[in-house]
Amino acid sequence: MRLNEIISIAGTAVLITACVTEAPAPYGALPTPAQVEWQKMETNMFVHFGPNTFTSAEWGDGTESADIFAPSDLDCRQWAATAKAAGMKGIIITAKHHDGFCLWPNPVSSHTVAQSSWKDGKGDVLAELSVACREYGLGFGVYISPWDRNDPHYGTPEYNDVFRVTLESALGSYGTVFEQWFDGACGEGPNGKRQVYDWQLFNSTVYKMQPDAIIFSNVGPGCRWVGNESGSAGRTCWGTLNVGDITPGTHIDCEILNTGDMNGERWVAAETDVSIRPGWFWRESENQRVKSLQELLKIYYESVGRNSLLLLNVPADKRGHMHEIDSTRLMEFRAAVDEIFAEDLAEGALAEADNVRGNSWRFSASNLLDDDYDSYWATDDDVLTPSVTISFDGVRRFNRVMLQEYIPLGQRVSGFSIDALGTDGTWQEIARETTIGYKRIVLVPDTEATAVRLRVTGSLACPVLNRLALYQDNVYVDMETANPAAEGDVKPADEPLLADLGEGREISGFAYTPIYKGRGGCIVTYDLFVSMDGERWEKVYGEKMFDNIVNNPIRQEVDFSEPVKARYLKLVPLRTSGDGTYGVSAFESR
Ligand code: FUL
Repeated sequence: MRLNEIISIAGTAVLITACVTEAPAPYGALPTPAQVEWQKMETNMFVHFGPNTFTSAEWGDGTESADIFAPSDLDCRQWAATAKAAGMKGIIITAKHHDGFCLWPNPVSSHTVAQSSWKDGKGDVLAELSVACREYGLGFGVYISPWDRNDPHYGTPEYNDVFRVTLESALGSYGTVFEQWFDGACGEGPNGKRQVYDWQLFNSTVYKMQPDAIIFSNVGPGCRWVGNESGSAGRTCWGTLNVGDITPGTHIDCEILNTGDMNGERWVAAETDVSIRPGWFWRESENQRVKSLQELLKIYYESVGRNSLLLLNVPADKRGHMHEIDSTRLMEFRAAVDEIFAEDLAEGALAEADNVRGNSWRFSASNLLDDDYDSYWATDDDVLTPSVTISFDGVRRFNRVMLQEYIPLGQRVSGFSIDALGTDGTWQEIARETTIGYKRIVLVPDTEATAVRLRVTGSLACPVLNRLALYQDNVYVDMETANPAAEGDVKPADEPLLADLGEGREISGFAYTPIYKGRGGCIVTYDLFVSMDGERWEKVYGEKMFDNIVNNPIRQEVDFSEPVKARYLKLVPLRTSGDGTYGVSAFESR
């Protein structure tokens, strides 16, 4: 006997209808269960730590002595305690940055903690951190840069195998690794050659060692780069992307990474990596430049609130601690987020939709108001633009609307509006947006309403939404001014930048702040000259690079190895980013 026959004997017609309504079929590219769990982590901590922590470089060149790595009091439990208290769900450590130095004793490298005098060569940061993460219930993840400026094999076919063993060693010795972070940078190695990476080998090695790991690269396969290092996912942000045969590290339009592709062929949700400081590594000179609470909240809204995971970098300092300025700011951030999202103001409302799938209670609008992740409101297959209204008993005041799609069935909604029913009895549109995805937090004006209506204005298949919540944020105030633009004068073209100090002075270095417009306008490489009379010039640097400036266009400070006496400085741009439309910005001497 079939199920509906049994029911028709035992029950009413209403029951029969309820039991035979099928859940919506999945639509388009889907996340794996591991990708869904990853996205539910929402905020994770990145920790940049290594030789650069001790040299103040952003990109070490691989010639640093292993002894430079000498944390005076490494305390990974302090990192984990800080991350946990900040509400983070996992920590990703730079196990090997571009300088090639390994924070664990990698058997195929001679540039690791084992070669340093730190802890007599017996130290192992990955061991300490993985244990601390387990103790605090946090996921443990690793950043391992394929670009290696130290390994002598780099730039030869043998390097791919060296890197395979590197992966096996880092991923096979420290328990579960939730995320493998592949940096796309591919520069020259010690022999001046670039490497042709064997991504097929690298990815299969990761999966062999850690079958559920999420592999990050600019194009996945687990999750994708969001296209900038400033902490902002697209206002339209699809979890799907058309990757085609693009391999990690190959250039792909940052705008597309930022927004994803509607109907993209693969599920590769965006991860927003951004540093709490201007640079990725700790340096004393940036202690006073830790991002403000307002900046962190803006980042939160533009990452977690836009269908992306936030990977917030908090670099460890020379002691091997999270610095107190950073951890204090993190606690302020968490307290603010907790306060904003403490009370769902939609609670207790009455939810009514103009269409409910099969009229079944299983898919009713009230599912939007509970916090059971797996219960959702869905419509009939042919209803793509439904609306749902939640009514209050009285007036509610709010300025944030949180929505979630049930992504195990795919991302569907491509347009929606939110209306509020004011105390004067009229409906007013308060937001008009595009995508929702795993989570969308819409910043709406301070609103007083007796009812709120969500109108889906476009959907690729019947909408499947599992949450609608309202919040009042009294902390985050100034959206537009939270991230002040970089200072600096703008020059119209890539002409030399000239500074006249008025008299001969002892100069120990200079700072350069780029102007940044769509990855254009940054000086990437330069020559630097000094002069006493403006006629005879002495070259201080030739073909020097501002490291990572295109991805992270912040003020860069360059310290001379020894002070020079000069009245004039001349910075000659050799290579600039973009198409030259924006020129370059001025620099300061120190
Ligand atoms: C970039 C690197 O080049 C930076 O140094 C940093 O590690 C950032 C997270 O990724 O591609």
